[in-house]
Amino acid sequence: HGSNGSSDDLTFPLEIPPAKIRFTKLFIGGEFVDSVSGKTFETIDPRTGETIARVSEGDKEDIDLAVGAARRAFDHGPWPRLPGAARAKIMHKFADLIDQHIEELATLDTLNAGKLFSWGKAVDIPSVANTLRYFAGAADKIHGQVLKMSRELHAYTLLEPIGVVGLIIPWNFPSTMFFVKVSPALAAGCTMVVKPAEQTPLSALFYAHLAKEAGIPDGVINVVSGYGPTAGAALTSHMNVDKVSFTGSTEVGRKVMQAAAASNLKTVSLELGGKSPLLIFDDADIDQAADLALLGVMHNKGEVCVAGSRVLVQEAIYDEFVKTLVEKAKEWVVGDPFHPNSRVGPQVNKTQFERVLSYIEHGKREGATLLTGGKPAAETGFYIQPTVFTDVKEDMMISRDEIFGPVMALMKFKTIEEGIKYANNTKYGLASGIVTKSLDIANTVSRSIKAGVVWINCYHGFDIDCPFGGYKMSGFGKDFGMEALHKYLQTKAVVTPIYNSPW
Ligand code: TXE
Repeated sequence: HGSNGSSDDLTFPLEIPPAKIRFTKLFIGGEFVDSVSGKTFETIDPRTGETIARVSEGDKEDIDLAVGAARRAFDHGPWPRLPGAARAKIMHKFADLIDQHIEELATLDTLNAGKLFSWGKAVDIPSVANTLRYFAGAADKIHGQVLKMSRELHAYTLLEPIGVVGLIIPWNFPSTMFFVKVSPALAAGCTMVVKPAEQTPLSALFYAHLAKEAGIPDGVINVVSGYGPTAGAALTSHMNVDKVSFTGSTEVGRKVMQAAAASNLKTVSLELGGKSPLLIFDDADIDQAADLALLGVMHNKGEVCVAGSRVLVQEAIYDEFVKTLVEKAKEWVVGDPFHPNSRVGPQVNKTQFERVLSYIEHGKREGATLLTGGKPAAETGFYIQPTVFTDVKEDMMISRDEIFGPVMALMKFKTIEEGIKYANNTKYGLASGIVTKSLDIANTVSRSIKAGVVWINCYHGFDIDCPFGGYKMSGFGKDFGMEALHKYLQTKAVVTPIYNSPW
């Protein structure tokens, strides 16, 4: 293959596994329906920019219908009233159905988001089934506490489902993010309206179909595809929605909170952007450090909220690290995401493609040195070469803004204290990484970094059991882990008097 990822032989659209796009309508009250307006919007294949389907465009009226269906299912339907074990059984069936459609689902996310097919098949789709199973395991273990109170009082707490929840999903992990939100909400006994990103509605609509097949009652999961400022905004300002869980940009996260405040004060949890640092110390294994640095920012073509987009290297190994990094960057082959050899697929759409390229231009103008990459990687489609900038200064835009593409900003630091200071010099606090052999450095630095996760000698180390969510302007409220379940529950205290207690 050509160097620097510009492997033109791989970027031709390949023959893809048969993918009939079966579901393109809104899913409301257990039925696939047209939008009230009858409008549809196009969804594209980022490998070519061509339209692959037209999908119903939901707006305020459709959100109203979906929230109505979810409200009825919550207030009168069986789902919140079922024993936890019965909900779990249906969730397990749902997970099994996903396992039976792994290829088809992975195909939809590759076609719609340019994600690597091999990765979707081996990791993303199997793991969403396991996310459902993980929370299914919690569905029959939701219980409060018994409290011995002062005076002659006794209390117990009930954990009740919060009600109708609005789940707003981004396009970079259409399947993962769908289930990270839907699974704990289901286990808690909530009913929901899901708004997938307008760029990637296809797998979400397929999941709606599988939910029905699994026996999830009508109205429990509704999926309304549509745009953010219309359908998304209607959901966040709806008076009959009790909670919104949002993953997306920090700008829109702010709007979500404003809409919640201006409507019914629904609770909100936000998983937003990041500009995560990877700190590489003098004692690091340089090969390992370079591999981790590339994995951190090139994985999923940099369209990852936790991307390690700022790589901070201690000065004694800086030059050698850079040499190794440039060599290894060639291993990140750009190509058709259906091709098994490709490691970097196309950006999700033209807007993101142009946005990333404009950041690259900015980096050059601001005086950073372009070490490798920096250009589109193919004639057609939204492919960008893996890009590395050195001589990046703290106040440059490419070191402050989330670029959300395969672009690394490299900086040098002298002391551990300086490394920590650089790492924390960001409004974000989603993730971070450390590469060192010293336990002392690892311990000190992990306590000093203001971020929701610290990966030591690894990156992108995720597991559904491990809480995940941001500090600072990366948002609040954990997805993953048992903490996620509690976002969809509320606590009620029931207090009774006890007379003449002997204790
Ligand atoms: O995000 P939006 P965009 C970051 C990343 C990216 C940038 C812009 O830096 O380059 O955001 O991407 C819905 N009310 N992330 O513009 O708009 C929208 O329809 C309610 C990081 O695509 O935030 C979609 O479903 N909802 C991020 C979702 O919000 C609204 C993942 C996310 O889209 C809305 C995505 C509104 N007013 C982008 N406006 C991550 N944390 O991983 C939009 N939406």
